[in-house]
Amino acid sequence: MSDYTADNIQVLEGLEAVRKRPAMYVQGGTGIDGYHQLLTEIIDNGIDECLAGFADTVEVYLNKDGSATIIDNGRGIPTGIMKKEGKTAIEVIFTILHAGGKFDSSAYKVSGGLHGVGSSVVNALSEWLIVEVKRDGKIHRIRFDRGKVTEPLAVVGSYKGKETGTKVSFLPDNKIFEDIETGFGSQRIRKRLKELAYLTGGVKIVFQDDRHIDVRKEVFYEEGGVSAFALDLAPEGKYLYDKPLLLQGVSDDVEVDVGMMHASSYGQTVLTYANMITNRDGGTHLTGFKTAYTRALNNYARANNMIKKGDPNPTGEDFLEGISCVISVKLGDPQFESQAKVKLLNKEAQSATQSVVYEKFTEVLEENPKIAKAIIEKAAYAAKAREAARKARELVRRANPFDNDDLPGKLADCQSEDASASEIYIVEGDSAGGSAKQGRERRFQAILPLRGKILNVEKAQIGKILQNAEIRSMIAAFGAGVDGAGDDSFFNLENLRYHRIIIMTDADHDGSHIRTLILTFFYRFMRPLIDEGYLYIAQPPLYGVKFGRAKQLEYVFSEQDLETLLAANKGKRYEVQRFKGLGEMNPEQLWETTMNPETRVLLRVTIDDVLEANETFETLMGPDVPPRREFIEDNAHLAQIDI
Ligand code: 0RA
Repeated sequence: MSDYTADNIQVLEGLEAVRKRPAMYVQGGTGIDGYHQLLTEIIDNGIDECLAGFADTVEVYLNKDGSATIIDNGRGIPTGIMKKEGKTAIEVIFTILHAGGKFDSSAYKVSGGLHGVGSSVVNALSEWLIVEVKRDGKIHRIRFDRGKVTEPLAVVGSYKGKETGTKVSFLPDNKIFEDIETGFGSQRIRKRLKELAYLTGGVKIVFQDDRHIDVRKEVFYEEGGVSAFALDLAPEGKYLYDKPLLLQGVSDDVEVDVGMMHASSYGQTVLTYANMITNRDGGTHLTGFKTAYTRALNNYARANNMIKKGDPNPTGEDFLEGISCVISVKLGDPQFESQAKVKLLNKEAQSATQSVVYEKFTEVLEENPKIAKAIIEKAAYAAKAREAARKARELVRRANPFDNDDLPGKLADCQSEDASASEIYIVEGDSAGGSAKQGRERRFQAILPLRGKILNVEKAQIGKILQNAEIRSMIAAFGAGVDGAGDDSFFNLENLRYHRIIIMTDADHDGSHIRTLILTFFYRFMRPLIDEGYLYIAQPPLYGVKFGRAKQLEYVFSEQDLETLLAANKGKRYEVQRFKGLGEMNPEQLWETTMNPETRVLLRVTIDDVLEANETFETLMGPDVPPRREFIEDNAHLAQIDI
């Protein structure tokens, strides 16, 4: 880095072009993403100075006037005159497009930025931009307005001491970013700075939003780097070992850093970064990681006889169950599949990641047999579960001539494969479905959200009925087929995947209508469910009542119970919350009131109920319109209890 002189900087293009067509130079264009990209660029320059080993702190301030200030304690941008251009280096950097030279060479620039055009683009798109450099005991300052120098570089002060650094302040130009009203988003910036703290592993990043009344200085500093990141991503609960693992190395000029933590749960989170830019779709680094990770574990398992004879071999996915992992590579000239940089393409990133991960992970496994054993045993178990699930699905397919689909995508299945211990909630709507998925006990509770009204089977032809997506997903999820749908149709209770099928709809008129439609369907096509007593209706509360200063809500399931409860607590202050729909309850409330087997109330649907209701079904749902209107008119006041 010492041969870094002003002469090395190449000059390619002017800034007018940038102001004319900002979207060509800024990823995210002139919207809120592009607006933040300006800040990202300046921050990245400071981070690069840290990664090059010349600075250890970057400070970010959001100022009252909407501008931002970024300070690093690096070498300070050079202030000398460049012979070729006859301008100061700092001016060249901020006014000439592609002013790169070594500024964006592989050795120096790693954090990505705006395709390396960086600082000059930010300057071009700022109403004003001021740079202050501390070097050699002097403070140098230059000001630009809309990309043009308005106050030439001058020494504006001096200081004692050895410190150096760069301070850049700028205000994005509202003539360019016309629709931006709220300015920088502190939450978004905070998230990026935290991410940078993890990815740099040791750079101190300070953030202060001076636009707010209660100004607070935040410091992001993550000495543990990507391993601390992996731990942060891991779900709360049990882990297979104590401390996150860190695999690091350089190969082929690519720096590879991998952090990981294995939880005993089932999901996986793998984040990939190239030059600190997140790559949503992974790419070559991810491929290299997976190959090496799987190979290291397989080799270890084989060498130590850890997979029993006759057991299925774990796949890569089995080994990844429960993992939280961050893969970060730094390389010169990163190539991405698209402008959005969602996928890394460089082949050398694949070979480098593969060789570093294989070597370092094998070392970890050999030095920590307990860790190796825990990861491999979990994967072996996952492989068995996968195999069992496959066999079960095949059975289901054979039992069900109408359905060649796998389990429906929106089904959140339970872990248990024992039907007598398993329940499925048929839930009205995606939002309630979401709460139910979060609130459930996934070991034995499955959730199938249905979208709005299901088909009225009383009115439709059999062909239509079996094509209906909601109906198909129920058939597929239950796995036992359908009855009464043609000669070769049959319903086989033995294949049923759940012995409690629970209809959970809102406690309102629509909800009861949907419930009626579902019941009609079961009654016509899956009657054994009702005969066997496998069908239930959930009872969500109508109200939550809070007395005095109590924190706990008391749940009430009918109008009458509400009156009784209020009467019993006469004189106390109370607040009543009416739950208009299941979607209004948070996952905990839904669990507590409607799903927890310890506390919930389920109504079992009996065939007598249904036979009695059958009249009603026909009347309400059948193709005959006149009696239907009559019924509704007669029973309008009973709308809440019409099943
Ligand atoms: C080129 C050369 C030198 C420093 C920098 C660029 C530099 C750029 C930025 C941008 C933000 N902060 C920065 N800090 C440093 C070093 C020249 C030398 O001292 O030899």
